[in-house]
Amino acid sequence: MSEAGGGRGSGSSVPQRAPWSLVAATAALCLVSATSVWPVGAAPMSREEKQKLGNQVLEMFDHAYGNYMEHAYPADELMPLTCRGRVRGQEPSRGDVDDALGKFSLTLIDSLDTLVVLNKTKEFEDAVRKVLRDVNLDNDVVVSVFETNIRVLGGLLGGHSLAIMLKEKGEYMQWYNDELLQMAKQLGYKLLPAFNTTSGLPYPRINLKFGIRKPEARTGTETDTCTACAGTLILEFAALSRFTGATIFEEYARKALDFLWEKRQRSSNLVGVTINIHTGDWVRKDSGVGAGIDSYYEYLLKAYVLLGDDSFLERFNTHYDAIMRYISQPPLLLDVHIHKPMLNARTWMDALLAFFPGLQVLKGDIRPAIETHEMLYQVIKKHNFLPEAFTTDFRVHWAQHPLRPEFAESTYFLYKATGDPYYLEVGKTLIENLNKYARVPCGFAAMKDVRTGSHEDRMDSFFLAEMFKYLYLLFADKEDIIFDIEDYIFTTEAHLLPLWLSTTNQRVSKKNTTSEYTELDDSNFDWTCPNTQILFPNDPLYAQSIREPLKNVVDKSCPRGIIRVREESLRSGAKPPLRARDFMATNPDHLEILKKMGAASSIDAEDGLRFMQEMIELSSQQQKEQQLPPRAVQIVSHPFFGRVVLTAGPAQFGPDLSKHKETRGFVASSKPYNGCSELTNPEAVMGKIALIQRGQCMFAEKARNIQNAGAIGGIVIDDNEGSSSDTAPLFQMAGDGKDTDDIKIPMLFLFSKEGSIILDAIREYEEVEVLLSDKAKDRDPEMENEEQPSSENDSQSAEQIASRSQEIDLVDQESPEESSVNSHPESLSPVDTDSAASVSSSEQDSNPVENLETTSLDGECTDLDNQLQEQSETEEDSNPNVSWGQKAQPIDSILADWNEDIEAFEMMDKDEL
Ligand code: DMJ
Repeated sequence: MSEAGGGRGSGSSVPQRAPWSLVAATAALCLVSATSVWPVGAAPMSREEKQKLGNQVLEMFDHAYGNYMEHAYPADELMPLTCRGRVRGQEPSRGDVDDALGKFSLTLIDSLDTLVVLNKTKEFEDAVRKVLRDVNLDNDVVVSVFETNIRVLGGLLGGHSLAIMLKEKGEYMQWYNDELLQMAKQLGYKLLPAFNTTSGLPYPRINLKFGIRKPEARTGTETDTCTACAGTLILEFAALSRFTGATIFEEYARKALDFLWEKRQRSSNLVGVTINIHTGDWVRKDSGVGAGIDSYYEYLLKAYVLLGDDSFLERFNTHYDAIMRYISQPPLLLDVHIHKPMLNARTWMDALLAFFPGLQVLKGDIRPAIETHEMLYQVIKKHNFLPEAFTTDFRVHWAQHPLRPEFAESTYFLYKATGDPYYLEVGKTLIENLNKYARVPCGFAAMKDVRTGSHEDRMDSFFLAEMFKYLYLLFADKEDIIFDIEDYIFTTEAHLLPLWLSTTNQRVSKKNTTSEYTELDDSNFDWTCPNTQILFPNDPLYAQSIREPLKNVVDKSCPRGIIRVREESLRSGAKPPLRARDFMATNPDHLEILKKMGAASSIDAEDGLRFMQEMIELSSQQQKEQQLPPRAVQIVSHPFFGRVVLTAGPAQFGPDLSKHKETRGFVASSKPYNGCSELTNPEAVMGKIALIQRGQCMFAEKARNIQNAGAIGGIVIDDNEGSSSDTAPLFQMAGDGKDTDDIKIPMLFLFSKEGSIILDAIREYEEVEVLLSDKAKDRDPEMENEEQPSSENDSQSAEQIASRSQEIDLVDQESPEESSVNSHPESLSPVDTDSAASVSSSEQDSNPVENLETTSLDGECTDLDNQLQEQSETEEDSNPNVSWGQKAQPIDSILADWNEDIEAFEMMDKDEL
């Protein structure tokens, strides 16, 4: 502890900036004047409009942060649907995601420097006091070293950096005496035992109280870690060393980076996704710029900017050259194998790679940044958010979206680099989509499925740490921020570290390894900021001219589309290699090619390997294509008006909701509730959507019984108390093995928690109308105007119902004997929640993939274009952008509406939640 406060950068006074920091500051943002004259292209945005959007961001932050503080703090995160805190151990485990939660008020710490950026200095002061008063870092809980570093250590250091800046200014934080830095140092020491490996790569997890490998630690047996996990420490650890003078942190982080550099695949200069922390062997040899690797590259370049150490730049440039050679296929970024870098390892991309255009701005390579960003924006326009993964032909691969900030980050940096107002319009769309689709009365909820618009009870801390910073900064002018943002660098979690650290406490010995760096083309170094020559072409329409050819890249894409055909094949005029999707066992030419694969040359062997991989992928994809995507049950009647969207399992029988449009009707419980015999209350369910309990007979039998009673649809509710789509895999209801063509009504399945929300609503309002559909539709503003809530209590109860997850007593419920809990004779099959085959049924039916020509090299799709056109028209029919009655609800009215919700919510008795 003695070093704390001893270094030049420690203490409460901000050192003068070193000359280097001026260069670094420029490099860190690669700025170009955003106020240049703009002749044509996207219209400039007025100052008033920018301010309005900035204010909207502030209001949204207040909604997210206010609800966290009111309903969740001191828990790590807010659960925005049930409006309570997520406390590890008290909720069903979500696996690795929970490793970010260390019972250290994660969201508060992650939000600290956002408060200052958003000009909420008073709130920052309060928040720092709360952290110092309430946060305990000595919990017996196993956490991720990576997440704890970027979110908690980074959060404390970002908070410290801005606390000393404010103190220096003389108005706020006058009492502050490096307390956050002391906490950061305490946490730093808690993380150090993780580095006790021969390689110097850290264990992926550590127990905050007991460290590693002791029996009570319950961790330390892992052998593998991800490259980003081991390679994303240097900014926080070096800052900690330089702030405090304790060099050990920077030394450990450097050693881990040195080891990763040593282990790079020497011929491709790429790194794999996971590595054995003891042997240094690559465990997963696929390589991209997204999940598992992303911030390793980011930290090499930013370490150069922050620490001024050329070796980091040389390493970054070596990797960057490899990325651009093998992974970048503009506008795509596709994973490859480190040993066979001409081989694609996947046919899909993950959402984390959306940070890469921002990093390319920092590198000074604007063109591919513009291209990839544009492609991502088009995917977003199609699904409202960037799905966790999407295929090369831009279909949803993993449908979740946990409100990730990477795309907003890249949008901000591209705006700074180009000054093109187009990027302001992009930011505006992001804001609108967040308010329209993710905002709930108690915060912002992650999307469980971007196709259905259903929510997950989750608001990750990075949403506050990153999203609001980048969105606010996008619309802010210099005078809107109380300090000079260009004096700081953003960590991967968007925490701010001052650039003056580059000249402070430089006592760590640097490895002198310049000779080992690959000889690179000089152009790699030309691109490095600040090279205004290449970075800022004297054409204000530069960005637009790059986007133009990509205008319809997503809509016009060809299924299984843009995949590399190697340059050498093209040059030699050789036929493109046989792809698995084209293979026909009856084609003698194909059989001949197959025979040759692996025999003649390394190129043929490579083709053979790829062919095998594609065959495996294709067959698993085809299997998954038999599965149906999840569906949505949306409560549309007063006072819900479509705000509550429940994830539902589809049925393999009855009409296809995506084709036959939605079914809308009031709900009624059937008698008997299990629906296993002729209904005794046909008058009650006639013309309505019947609610039936799962169990005791086949799903198809239930469907027939309610259909015979005149129901227009059915919702089967799980009888396993407490089950929820948050914790159990969704499934589709299979038929009974017989012909089910006689079933003409749609049927959906809800787990118990989701079902109880409808049952609660019936108890409260009697008349409850729902919409059964393939994805949520916008709320109907007309309906809201017509049917005002009869009392304030109504909207209060609605929010309570939407928010709570308690068990319910069903009106008219049968005796427990009648509904045997575990008697499930129905047949089930999993719902396709995470596959490339998560296509709408119209896609499945026409199955364009198998019958069509693949992409020609110039990108023409011939007859495929027409089919895609039809497909996108079908999709538009059910696109959530198309609201009921074709009316868009103005954002102000949504905001006003939510404000009412917040007020109602605030009045609620906490105990009822
Ligand atoms: C953040 O926690 C960090 O940006 C990290 O590097 C990866 N992405 C998440 C948010 O998506």
